[in-house]
Amino acid sequence: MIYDWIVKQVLNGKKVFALLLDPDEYNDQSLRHTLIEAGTSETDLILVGGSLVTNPIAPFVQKIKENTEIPVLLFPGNLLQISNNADGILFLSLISGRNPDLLIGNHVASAPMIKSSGMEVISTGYILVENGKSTSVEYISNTNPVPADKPDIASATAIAGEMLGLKLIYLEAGSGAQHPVKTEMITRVKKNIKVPLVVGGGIRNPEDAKNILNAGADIIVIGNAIEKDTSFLKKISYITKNWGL
Ligand code: 1GP
Repeated sequence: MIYDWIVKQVLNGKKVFALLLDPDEYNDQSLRHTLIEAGTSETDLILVGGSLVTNPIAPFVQKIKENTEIPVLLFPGNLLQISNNADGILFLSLISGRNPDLLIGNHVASAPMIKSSGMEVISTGYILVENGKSTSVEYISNTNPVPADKPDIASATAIAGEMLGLKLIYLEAGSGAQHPVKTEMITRVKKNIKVPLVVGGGIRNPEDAKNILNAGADIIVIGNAIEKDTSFLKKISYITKNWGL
């Protein structure tokens, strides 16, 4: 099970690197190239999704599965981004927002189909954090992010998510964020929860990645920066694998 593996990594003091693939940003050639790089750099996980995806998910997941053994988790921005051929799904509840569809409505609509697919389901408390500019996820989800300088609000939200039984907490600055989530917020959240902590959005250089891991992130997610330069994959993988050594 992917979740058990993640927990084991965290217990062993190891960090996890997840590559985010947005189906709209890859063609067959760039996808194959990126997956080869991901394989050689021992990328841990692949997430598939985005706030707004116009290409069909299932054939994209299929192509990934044909080209790599790396586990694939759906990271759905909406109901159209659910397919039954991934290894698992981050069953996201947008707990920083007050949009009922994204807190529980879409979950009710998709739960029977997901259950019958047999995919591993990882319930995830998704916390959107302000990053200096408005992001697609903020607009599309029609929710307000947690203010960047309010670690206490992020922490209270994460604690509530954990108390509700969510198995991961994801601090999200938004894809292409101007600034990643601040380290003070990451540290505060990490101190107050036991479940693994995912951090993503706007991580563009090795320094950002190191700071975020040092602050307490267990899993870092990178999409944009790798779309622009696949060699970033190797650097991030190296940092994640060698963290703490
Ligand atoms: C977005 O956290 C992810 O959901 C990744 O963000 O594309 O900015 O790396 P980037």
